[in-house]
Amino acid sequence: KTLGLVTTSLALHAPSQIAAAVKKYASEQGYQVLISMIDDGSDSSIQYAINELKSQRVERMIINAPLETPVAESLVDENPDVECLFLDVDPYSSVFNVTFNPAEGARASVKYLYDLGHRQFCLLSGPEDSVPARLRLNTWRDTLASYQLTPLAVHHGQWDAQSGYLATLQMLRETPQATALLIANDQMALGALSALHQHKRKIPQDISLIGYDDTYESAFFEPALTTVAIDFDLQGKMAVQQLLQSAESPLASRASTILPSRLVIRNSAG
Ligand code: IPT
Repeated sequence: KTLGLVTTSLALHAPSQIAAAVKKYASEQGYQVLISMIDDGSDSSIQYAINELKSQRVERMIINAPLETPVAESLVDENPDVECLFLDVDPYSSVFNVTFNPAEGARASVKYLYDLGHRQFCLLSGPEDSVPARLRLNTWRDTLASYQLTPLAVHHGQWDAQSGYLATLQMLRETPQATALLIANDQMALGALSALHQHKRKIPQDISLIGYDDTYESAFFEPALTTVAIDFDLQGKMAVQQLLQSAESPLASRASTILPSRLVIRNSAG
C-alpha cells in the first residue's frame, strides 16, 4: 500500500516538516510513501514528478507545490487515473485540498504590531510568483490599509535565509526608519536577524520582527521568534486521512479542509 508525495525542495524547512508528517501518519495507517521532489516550479516538472510516481503504480498522491488554481485544475483533468490532494493552493480553489487560512494569522501579526504603536512597516514577502506568498502579502497590505497605512517598502525573497539576509540589508540602507518588519517565512526571518545583529540593531527595541511558519527551530532563534504558526504536523495528518477516506468512499465528496493560522508571541516583537 503506497501513497505518493510530490514536493517542492526539501531544503526548505516547511516542506521538509510536511514530508515528515505525511510519512509518519501514512506509516501509522500501514502505507509507505514514495517521494518525488520537483527541481523547479514549472508545470512540466510537476507533471514529470506525477509520472514518476505513476510509473511505480502510485494511485493516490499528495501534491505540495505552490500552484495557481487553473494549473492545479488542469493537472487534475490531465491525470484522471490518480487521486490528487493539494497542500499549497488557494484554499478556495475547487481542487481537493488541505490548506491553511491565509488571512487570520497574517492579520493578527499586523494588529499586534499596530497596537504596540508601530506605524513604519516593511514587508518581506516570498517569491513574486508564489501563491502563498501572494496571499500573505495581500493580507498584510489590506490590514495595513484598514489602519490607513501603506508599507515603506515591499521586498521579495526566495524563502531561504540568504535572501532574507540580503533583503534586510537593502531595507537597512533604503528605509532605516522602519520599526516593524513582517516576513513571509521563518527561514527568511533567520537571515533578517543575522543582518540586524550585524548592524547592531536591537530586537525588539530598535526593530520588531514577525515571521511565518513556526518551524521547529523558530523558538531557538535569538531572540525567540514571534511568528504565525501553521501546524505542518496537523496538515500532514489531515492530508493522509482525507486521501485515504476518499479512496474508501469514492462517492463521498472530496471536501477540502482549511486549517487555522495563529500568532505565537515570543520575543522578537515589542
Ligand atoms: C509554505 C511555507 O510557509 C514557506 O515557508 C515555503 O516553504 C513555501 O511553503 C514553499 O512553497 S507552506 C505551504 C503549505 C503553504
